[in-house]
Amino acid sequence: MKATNGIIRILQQEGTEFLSVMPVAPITIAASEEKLRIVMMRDERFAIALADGFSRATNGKKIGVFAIQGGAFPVGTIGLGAIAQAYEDGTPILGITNSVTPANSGQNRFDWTQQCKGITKWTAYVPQSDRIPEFMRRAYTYLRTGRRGPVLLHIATDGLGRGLPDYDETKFPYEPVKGWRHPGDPRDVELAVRALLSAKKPVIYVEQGIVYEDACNELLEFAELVQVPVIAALMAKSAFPEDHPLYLGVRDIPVDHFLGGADLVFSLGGSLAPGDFKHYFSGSGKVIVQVDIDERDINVRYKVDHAIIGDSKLVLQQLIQEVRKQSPRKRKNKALLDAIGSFKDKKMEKYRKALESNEKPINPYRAYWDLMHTIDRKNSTLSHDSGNTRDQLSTIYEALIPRGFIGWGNVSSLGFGMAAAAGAKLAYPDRECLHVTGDAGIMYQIGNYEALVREKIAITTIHINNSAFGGYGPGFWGPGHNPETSLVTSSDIMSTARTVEGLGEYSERVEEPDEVVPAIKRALKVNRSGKPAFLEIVCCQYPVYGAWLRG
Ligand SMILES: Cc1ncc(C[n+]2csc(CCOP(=O)(O)OP(=O)(O)O)c2C)c(N)n1
Ligand SMILES: [Mg+2]
Repeated sequence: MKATNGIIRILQQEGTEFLSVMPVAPITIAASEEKLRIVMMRDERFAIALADGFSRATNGKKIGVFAIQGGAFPVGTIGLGAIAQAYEDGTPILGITNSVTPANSGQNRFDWTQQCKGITKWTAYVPQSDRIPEFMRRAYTYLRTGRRGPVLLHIATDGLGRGLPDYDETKFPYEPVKGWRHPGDPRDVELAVRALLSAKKPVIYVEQGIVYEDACNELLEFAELVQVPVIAALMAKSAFPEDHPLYLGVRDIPVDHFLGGADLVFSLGGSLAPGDFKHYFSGSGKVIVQVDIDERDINVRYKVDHAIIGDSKLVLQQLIQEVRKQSPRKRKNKALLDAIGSFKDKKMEKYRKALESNEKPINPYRAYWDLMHTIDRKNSTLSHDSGNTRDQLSTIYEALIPRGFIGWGNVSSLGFGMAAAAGAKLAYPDRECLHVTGDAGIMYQIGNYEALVREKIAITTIHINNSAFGGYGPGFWGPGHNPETSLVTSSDIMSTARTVEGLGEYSERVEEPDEVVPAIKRALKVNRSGKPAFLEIVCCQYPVYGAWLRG
């Protein structure tokens, strides 16, 4: 068979459900021939981001695969930001593109294979048909083992998949790869537990490895066993049930208090590396314990007192056993739970007026509060966008199931929330999948609403139209600076609901606070009929949210 058909057959053996593209790639003809679904987005960045959203929503249990045009016509480069985002955020996605054929190699200034090395876990050039199983086997090994990240294969064909001789699947058969995990060193586990049990004011700080390593149940058991409060990083939001009495949130008063004052930070499933949307707590006076799968994450920002290198799920199982060994009785701490409760109350008091506001334009917090109480949080996935939607939702939204909320971003690319929701919907067709976006995010997404309609990706979009890049107003860049670039065309003049309606999507514009809930219900009904829905909510600017510690 043709080499490209061989690749598609291997993707199918690996459980690939669709190929995300814009519009063609060397393997798309083969995908049609082999009956693999093709989802065509309207730009390469969203083709890659959709695969990313799919992998995130499933925590890599299903791997998103994209295909873009490369070689001597490397137009897929326009999507490289999406690969960089997947690399920084640690999403396992597989990209298949073409490099130049050996006959044409070394003649162009831009070496696409070389350029992608810095933004992928692995980039490789597949030089011959017989080696296709080897490269695919290695790709899935890296996608399913260790710290996750994007893998990009450049096959030695032209843009139409020509140039490689036929592939013989009987002679060079393929077997799917399971991926491998390892526990921590038992001595490290023992020392970490000893440190935790002797701390006076410990906190557990959770990052995204917990969800990728399927360790949410173990996290819950561990936190309850040791009665230590839990903070989630933005990308780990929803890893821990957010209505739990031990949960402190992502940001704001309870986090400031407990993280700021902690004598031990028990970090699970992450690097503790800096980011604009992360806490930098002061390390002084704090014992740092770090559980992570990648040794390159250890001793980075903080000198680590106790590290355990291993898979979060396996390490948490070890930790639970070790705690039981060192401290047989379950430690209840009512005073701590009361203190957490009162700090949470204080936080919600700050937002109460906004959450229940009847003002026009609508307060965005009112929209989020109504949204939170209308969707089925036991069977939904919500994502945000860059800007206030991230900052406000990560302050007050309470998710109840793992990946009930997809928080993202250090390479925080405007617009990605739509791909997160669409990826979640493709992975879980029976789930309510929604995203909230702002005035900047929507304009990055806009053409891709056509793809939602055509592909029947039945998500709900909520556009918080506050007529501005609300977080970028006067003063944002420091004293004396008054950026003219924060205001965009006002909602008096521009309506995104009308624009999206013109693309063929069900849409509504909401201006009355009391219309938010009925409009969300109508949108979800449209989704149940298999179609996407769009709500433009005319809002005020309200750049108020919890802080990130900068200790
Ligand atoms: C691709 C990209 N460019 C720039 C930024 C920086 N950025 C973050 S938020 C923002 C403005 C967001 O404004 P809007 O979408 O209206 O949201 P609001 O804060 O008003 O709710 C910008 C420019 C980014 N995150 N991603
Ligand atoms: Mg805005």
